[in-house]
Amino acid sequence: MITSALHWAGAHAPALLSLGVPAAQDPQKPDQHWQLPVKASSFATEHDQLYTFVEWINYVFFFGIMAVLFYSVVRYRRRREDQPPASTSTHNTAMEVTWTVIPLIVVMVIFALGWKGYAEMSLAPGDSLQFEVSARRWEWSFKHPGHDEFYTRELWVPVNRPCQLTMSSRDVLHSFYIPAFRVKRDVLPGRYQTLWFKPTMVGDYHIFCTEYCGDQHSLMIGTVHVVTEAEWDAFMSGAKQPPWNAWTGDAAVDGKKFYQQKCSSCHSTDGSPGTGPSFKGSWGTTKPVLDTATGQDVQMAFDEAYVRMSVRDPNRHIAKGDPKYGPPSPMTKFSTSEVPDERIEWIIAFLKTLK
Ligand code: HEC
Ligand SMILES: [Cu+2]
Repeated sequence: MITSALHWAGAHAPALLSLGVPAAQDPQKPDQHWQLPVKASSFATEHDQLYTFVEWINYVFFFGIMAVLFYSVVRYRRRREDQPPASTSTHNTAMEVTWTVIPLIVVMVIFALGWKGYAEMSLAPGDSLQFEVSARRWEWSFKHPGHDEFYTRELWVPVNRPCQLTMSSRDVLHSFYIPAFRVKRDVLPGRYQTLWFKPTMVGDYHIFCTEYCGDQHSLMIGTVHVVTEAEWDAFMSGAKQPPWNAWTGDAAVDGKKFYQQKCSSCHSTDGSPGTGPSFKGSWGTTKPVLDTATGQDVQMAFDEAYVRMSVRDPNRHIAKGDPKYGPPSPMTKFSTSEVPDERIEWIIAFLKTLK
């Protein structure tokens, strides 16, 4: 009863409070809170109820306190210069107990509800599908069940099945966030963090990094695709090619796709500057670099061997004349599980098309 009253109030709040700002309501989900995204996981309803509850506590206390304040200012204002104080009381035990006990009860209710939700979100059901998440600046990569290669920026999950993610970072602290699922967890280097959810609605939803992790942090985004159980089963049985393993067999085409996943956040193909040099027109050129293994200045041709070396051992050669790219290189060393040898060949085929 109390939650339906809060829902009614929440649904009417936009008209009362938004002062004409249109609320982002999903017509399919009339019970969606006016400030929150669609509810696409099993956590969303309870989460939004608690949110609405805290929101209404804010309204009640804010307007209640303001009302008493304004009333007192007017009613007890000093009317004459020589007017004595209206009261000399220094405390009022009954009042102090009241304003201590009521907020205590309120925060304990918030704590209890929050703790219940936290406990549910901490323990994944035993039959959860297992996914691995690898974070690096500035991309999220996902390993899907039955496939041992990471796919970048896109995650596919079935509707109505619990999914558990085991997450780690290759470099700095990131934070994995799917607003439509109401789940968020920090992702740290040298440590595994887990998170689980049960999607309840087929569709595509945003993935964000919510921990500032460097200058292209805002590009550290992705999409979670919630598919029907039938489609998921088809992916698993091989009846349908899973999108996380959909390569065409044409090295240059696949190389472009793989470049977009793994390299495009730092290397452009249109000449625009990024964290790393643009690949535009690089193929076949020669430039002076410092060979850090020998300490010698050498002329490096941008060829197959140089690309392989740049991926496996990015600090071996440092481009001279550009202090921004000096050591230590922000290009992380890619392992063979992240960028298999064969993929480097695809990228090479793609780079050759960029002359
Ligand atoms: C996090 C940013 C980042 C990512 C991601 C990244 N690189 Fe780099 N890359 C760099 C930086 C920075 C340099 C310059 C390093 C230096 O000069 O010491 C560089 C240099 C290179 C070079 C040498 C370029 C030249 O003109 O000398 C190649 C080739 C290269 N990267 C290939 C790749 C490939 C292939 C990928 C994807 C598999 C990739 N990089 C992903 C940052 C990145
Ligand atoms: Cu990040």
